[in-house]
Amino acid sequence: MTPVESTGGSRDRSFTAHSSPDDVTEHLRRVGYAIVEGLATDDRMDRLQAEAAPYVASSATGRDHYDGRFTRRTGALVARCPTARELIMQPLVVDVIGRFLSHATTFQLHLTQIISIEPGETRQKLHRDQMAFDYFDFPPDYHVQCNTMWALTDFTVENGATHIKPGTSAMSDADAEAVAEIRAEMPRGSVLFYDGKVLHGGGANRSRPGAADAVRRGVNITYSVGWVRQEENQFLACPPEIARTLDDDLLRMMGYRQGAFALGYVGDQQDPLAVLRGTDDKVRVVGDFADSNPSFQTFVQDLSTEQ
Ligand SMILES: O=C(O)CCC(=O)C(=O)O
Repeated sequence: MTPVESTGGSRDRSFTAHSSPDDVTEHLRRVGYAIVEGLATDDRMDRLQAEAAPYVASSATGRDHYDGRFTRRTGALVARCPTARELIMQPLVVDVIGRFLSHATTFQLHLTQIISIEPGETRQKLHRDQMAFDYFDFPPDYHVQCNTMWALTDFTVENGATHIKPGTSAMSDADAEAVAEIRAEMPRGSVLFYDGKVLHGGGANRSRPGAADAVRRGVNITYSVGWVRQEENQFLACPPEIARTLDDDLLRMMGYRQGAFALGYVGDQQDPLAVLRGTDDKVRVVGDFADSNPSFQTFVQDLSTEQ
């Protein structure tokens, strides 16, 4: 197979904050990633950096070469960093992810993690993020997750910009060997979208310690369909006393909702958000899913014939 892009070459195009979500999603579907530049202001990134700084400083480096011996991973961003909540719910991001995962009844927040790659780090093994689901062999056209990586610093070849093999989402590992990589170089405030199937990995950091942007910091915020277990446990990472101060849309995104028919209820079929708020609303019944899912429509028709 001929490499689709030259090794270490740059990405074919990028989008802006004014690009249409349709165009971004189309590119993401076609090559497995898309970059939108300038989606967060410096002010927003400054705030996030300041909020995260004490937690990043106390995060340990990784315990193996996959996590990265010179990489710090800092999670629980909903609880720790109010500005991360703005990134999670950024309208263009939610729109693109919603389109990309529209085959499922709902989608949800999967994890939040600042990935700080420090000088001396070696490159991460290329992987597909959906391996987290116990290596379940999802069909090539079934996307179980979609990810974002916000650039909290500039992403450069030198400081560890993410490696991506474009177009490998539906390819076997063997076929993907011939595909050349690109690097997700992007200025601070940009966001990289990538699906759960595309081969990618963090880059080596060859920066001079102490140089500007010597540490590459990315804010990894990922989303999954609503019927799978979340990678980061949102109900414990964000304690109820903080969760109660958040708005309903963010809470639903964190998983305080029915993920699909029958998933996520509390006690006597109560809605999780209602339980958090101290009210008694019930989750929806099977017939309520008929409009959004033809299989439930059929199921409910059979149900009424039997009665
Ligand atoms: O930091 C990056 O650029 C990618 C990290 C990644 O893919 C991972 O840790 O799973």
